[in-house]
Amino acid sequence: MSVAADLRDIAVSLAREAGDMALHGRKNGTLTLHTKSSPVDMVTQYDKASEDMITAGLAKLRPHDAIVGEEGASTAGTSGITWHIDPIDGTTNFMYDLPTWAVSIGAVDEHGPLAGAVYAPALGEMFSAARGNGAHVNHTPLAVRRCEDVSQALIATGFSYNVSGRGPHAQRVARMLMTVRDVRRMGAAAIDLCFVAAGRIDAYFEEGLNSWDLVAGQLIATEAGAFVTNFHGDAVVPEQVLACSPELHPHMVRLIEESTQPQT
Ligand code: LIP
Repeated sequence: MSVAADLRDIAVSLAREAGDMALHGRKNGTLTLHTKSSPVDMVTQYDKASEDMITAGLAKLRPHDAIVGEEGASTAGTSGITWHIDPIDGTTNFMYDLPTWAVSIGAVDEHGPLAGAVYAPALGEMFSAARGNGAHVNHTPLAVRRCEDVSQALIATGFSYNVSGRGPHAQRVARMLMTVRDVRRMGAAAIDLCFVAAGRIDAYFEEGLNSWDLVAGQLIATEAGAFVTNFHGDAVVPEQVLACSPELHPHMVRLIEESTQPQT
């Protein structure tokens, strides 16, 4: 088996273990809630427990790899591989017992995302990919929906936890609503990227993510045939993410640009 497939299998197994623990805890225990970057940015004891479980697993299986995690994990490595972990992506959904949250684990080498898993326990779905080996949900291969026309496109987006900074993006999305089929806000970036991969939405775009929201979902979407770029069609960065089919991509770049223009 290739290194990429090996790392994917590690991501799948650790995501399943952590996700099942968090789901079981959420259904059977009491939630302890704290705020982080803003009064609406929540963290629960399961975010921390999930990250601890994943980092302990990686320390055992991949002791020479670097780790970056949303809840503070930060380990230097010597192998050239870095793991980006979101122990619960969509913590607000998790808190409200909405099913669209996931454990996201992605590995990057010097060429970019190499392997990843996005596990949504409440949906019973394990999305995974290894570079050059395609993307799957459970054991079914994934492929993007071949939509070419923005007026027929179902678009997903997300909003920052910094409520006072939401205005410009809200205005952009409001303008887009006049052009596209409709807009969705799922609440977990990793799931949005996997839903592009699965053809459940036609495009996803968002600003202000972090690497742990992006890496695994980016690979899954790319392996399913999506273009994943910044809003201008250049190399994707967590600060600016657009994912959609190659056919839709130039139209989405134009639509984002037009919707971002100041209104006269
Ligand atoms: C969240 C994302 C969500 C985005 C939020 C936040 P968290 O991740 O996945 O889609 O809009 O700003 O980053 O914090 O729940 O892991």
